[in-house]
Amino acid sequence: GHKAAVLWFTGLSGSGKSTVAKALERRLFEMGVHTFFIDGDNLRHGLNGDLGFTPEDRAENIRRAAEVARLAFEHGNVVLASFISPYERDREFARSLIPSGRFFEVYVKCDVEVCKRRDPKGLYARALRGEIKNFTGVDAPYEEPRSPELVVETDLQSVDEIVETILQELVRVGIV
Ligand code: GGZ
Repeated sequence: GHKAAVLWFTGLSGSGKSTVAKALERRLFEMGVHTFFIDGDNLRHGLNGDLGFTPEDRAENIRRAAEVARLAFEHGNVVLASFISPYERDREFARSLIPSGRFFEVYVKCDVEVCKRRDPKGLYARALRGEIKNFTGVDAPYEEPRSPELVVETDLQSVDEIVETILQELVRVGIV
């Protein structure tokens, strides 16, 4: 069996949060672990479709996401939640809903210049041209996590290496 947990992936747009979380979910699934994946992309289409990217809207986005994560956690899942979540206060709110020892803040670290170069959706280019306002890393802040449970660096390590690192940590602390 396994224990329920919340893995909260935070980092810049294009840092690889959701890529890492989805790859980890595949490995956990193979191990028979019940998982639940949410990210900004899927929540902002439906439940959070009324929200934009002002600090207030991001706070509400993370509040709802954290409540959804809690529900899935209470149903016994290993929750993979992937949101830029640039404000420390909002991440601490998410943490506050989950018992200590079961919440893992995973800082998906990547140099902003590398994110800009990757720019898979062309959003940085649009933000730099001023076509999108309040874009994280361009004209909106990202507050670096000060004491995340895990830091992974997608500009230095492969997705496979990162997945194995996180998995080892989950084994070490007795989640899986
Ligand atoms: C940041 C934005 C913005 C602005 C649209 N700032 O790389 P993506 O495209 O697929 O993921 C980003 C996603 C961020 O949603 P989150 O819910 O994770 O954000 S937060 O936690 O800050 O509430 C990006 C896209 O939405 N996107 N406009 N202005 N990212």
